[in-house]
Amino acid sequence: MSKGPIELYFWPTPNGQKAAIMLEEVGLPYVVKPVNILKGEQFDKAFLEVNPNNKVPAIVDPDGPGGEPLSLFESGAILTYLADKTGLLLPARGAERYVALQWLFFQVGGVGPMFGQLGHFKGYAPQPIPYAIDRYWRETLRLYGVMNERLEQSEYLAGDYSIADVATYPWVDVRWFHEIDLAQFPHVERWFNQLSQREAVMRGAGLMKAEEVIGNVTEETREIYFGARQTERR
Ligand SMILES: N[C@@H](CCC(=O)N[C@@H](CS)C(=O)NCC(=O)O)C(=O)O
Repeated sequence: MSKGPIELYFWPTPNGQKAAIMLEEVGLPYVVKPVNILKGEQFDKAFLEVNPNNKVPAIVDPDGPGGEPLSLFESGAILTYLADKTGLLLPARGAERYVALQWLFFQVGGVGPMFGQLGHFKGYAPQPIPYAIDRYWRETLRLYGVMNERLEQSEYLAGDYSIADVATYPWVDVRWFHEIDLAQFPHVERWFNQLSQREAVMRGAGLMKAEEVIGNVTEETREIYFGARQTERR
């Protein structure tokens, strides 16, 4: 008997979109629980019980392992869990599983944080700091170069379509904010266009799109994202 849909704690940002795309890809029923991070809802007590790290995405699966509820944060863990639960987008064993996890960790530990820092210094910092912009710009170009080489040899990051592609797509989708010209990375461009045609990717990346705000930071949001709230909430 169904124990109810998975709860997706979500706001339309690249990290949130990874979980939405994955839920669409695997076809499990889910309900969206919006967490308006522009307004500071990531610090609400009820949400901190789901994600003590005060970030989206997070999920609660009422029918987790052993039939018990499972609450999870960190997009990489969420994608791995949903893949294992459904047997989709991550090989169950063998070298292919570790290659897919390798490219997933490349996204979670490299692409997300480095593109994120570039976005921060380009579009959120109160004043331009050329060293910081240059540092993360180069690192972003380097990571695009690594992906481009890989996608020249391989249709998808891990060979077959996998959670590594799901995790990486939303960060390439915001390339305009990082001022990346995909024409310089034609294999990434080919891969991106291919993924953009998937119905599940369109639905996940389009979820609550009208609410999406990237850059254009107000003083209120800057304080919520980077100010004292982040350290004084406990
Ligand atoms: N490592 C985390 C990163 C999540 C993350 O940075 N989420 C951002 C939006 S893209 C957020 O919720 N920020 C709100 C805050 O930091 O208060 C993951 O992969 O899930």
